[in-house]
Amino acid sequence: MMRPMALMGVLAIASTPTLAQTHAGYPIQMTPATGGEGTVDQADTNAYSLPQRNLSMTKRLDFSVGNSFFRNPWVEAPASTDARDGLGPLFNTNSCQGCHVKDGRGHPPGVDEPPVSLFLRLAVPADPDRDADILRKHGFKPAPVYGSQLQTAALPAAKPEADLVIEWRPVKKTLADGTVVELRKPVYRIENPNYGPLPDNLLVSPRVAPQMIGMGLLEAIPIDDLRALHDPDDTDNNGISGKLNQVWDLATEQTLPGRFGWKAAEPDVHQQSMGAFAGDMGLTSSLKPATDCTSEQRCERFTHGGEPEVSDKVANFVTFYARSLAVPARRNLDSESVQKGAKLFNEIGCAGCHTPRHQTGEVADRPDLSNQTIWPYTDLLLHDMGPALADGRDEFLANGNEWRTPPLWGTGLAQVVNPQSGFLHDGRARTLEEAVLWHGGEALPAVEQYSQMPADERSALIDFLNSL
Ligand code: HEC
Ligand code: HEC
Ligand SMILES: [Ca+2]
Ligand SMILES: [Ca+2]
Ligand SMILES: [Ca+2]
Repeated sequence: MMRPMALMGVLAIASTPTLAQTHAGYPIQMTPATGGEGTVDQADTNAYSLPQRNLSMTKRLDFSVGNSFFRNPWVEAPASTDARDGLGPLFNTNSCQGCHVKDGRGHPPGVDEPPVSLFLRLAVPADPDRDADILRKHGFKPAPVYGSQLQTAALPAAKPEADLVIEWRPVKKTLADGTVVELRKPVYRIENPNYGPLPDNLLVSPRVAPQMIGMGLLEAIPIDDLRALHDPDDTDNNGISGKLNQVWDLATEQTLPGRFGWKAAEPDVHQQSMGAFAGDMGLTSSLKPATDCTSEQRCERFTHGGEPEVSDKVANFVTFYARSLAVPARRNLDSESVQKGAKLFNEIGCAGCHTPRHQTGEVADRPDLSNQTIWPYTDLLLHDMGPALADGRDEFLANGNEWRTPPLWGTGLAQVVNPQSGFLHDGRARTLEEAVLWHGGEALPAVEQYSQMPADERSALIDFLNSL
């Protein structure tokens, strides 16, 4: 296979042991190979869409089959293309790619646009005793009639659940040197509910589609390494109390650690992907034989036979694809400002949650994912992020203030891949600086230090984030 010279450079650096360097107790990344040997060297609009560079030739075929089911729209059943039918009747959009734009993030809708890549998860308050079984298996109590998620689209013969309207309120932040940054906070309104009134005690949690890169590598971080970071009572006294979520695993019917989603409510990429087929697209699979359509919404008339709408074969191709998207290489490692920003990131405590480095374990049949040194900048743990980001809706062990630390690798390319990309769980942050300034709760000391920094140090930190 032809390989541009620059890729060879990444390979050479990845396989040469680099001198370990730390600063303020956390490692400093000296190699551009953020995703280990699978790292790719493309930094354009396709930067998130490439297979792991070290993926074998035969597996690249599986990747492209998975890609076609991820990218192409699913349609109403029965259809001549019966490999991709069964959409709906309730859904948010008709393809994975419709939300994970170019395998990247989604964004909140623009003015007068319907929301596509942002949706609301729903719940009502639960009683820990009476609802114990529901809580164990769902992590929350779904809303009556409307279920676990608000589907804002439907097949022509059905009705969407409702319209979602977002209003933006300006919020001003003044930094120590007098610089004023204007943030925006979303307010959600659900209008025109089509299946009866919404419950008064409805809890909503907005979620925007995250980037898809490096999922297989994150899945390959040994759970004991995450357990070692888990510190819910902050016994090491660094002000940070990461918590590992514990969630329901459908395949083995037991409670396991959670890693994926904004509240780490899914144990692995496969269950997350089958959850997306069911909740976001109205497609059943053998792991998720029911969609979010409740009995009151009467969706039986849209089912054609008892077979899963997504066959096991297609399900496995899509999961393979979702696990195999490569992480792009670091850029501008030689820049003085980037190097300064990397040190500041460690000094002011960003690295306390955004854990720079991990080592993957052994993954059966996936040498490309095994035993890699990776730089994802996440601990995959839950943290209290304060009231401004809170959704007030629990999900398994995650309470209404808590979110999982998102990986920061590749984040500097988010708006190259999709210029409309937003940051944070609801896409409210239009820039990386806005994302930083929204941090509260356990991250407050870090943000306060950011706000005190002179302009050149602030831009060094942002240059560092942009180099990821
Ligand atoms: C309607 C929009 C939408 C569609 C369609 C969609 N996703 Fe997602 N995806 C999301 C959102 C939102 C999240 C975060 C979910 C959460 O926090 O619970 C997510 C999360 C994920 C994650 C975990 C990412 C992480 O960082 O933890 C994976 C993997 C994923 N989706 C795969 C898929 C696949 C595969 C499909 C198609 C079968 C798909 N998604 C379709 C919106 C979407
Ligand atoms: C206490 C843990 C913690 C600390 C400390 C922390 N973060 Fe975060 N960070 C998070 C969590 C959790 C989120 C997701 C919050 C949300 O989506 O509402 C996040 C989100 C982000 C995002 C947006 C990522 C995305 O995918 O949208 C950026 C950028 C970021 N952090 C950078 C920083 C920087 C820079 C610092 C230091 C000033 C920092 N963080 C300190 C936990 C932390
Ligand atoms: Ca269906
Ligand atoms: Ca619903
Ligand atoms: Ca701690």
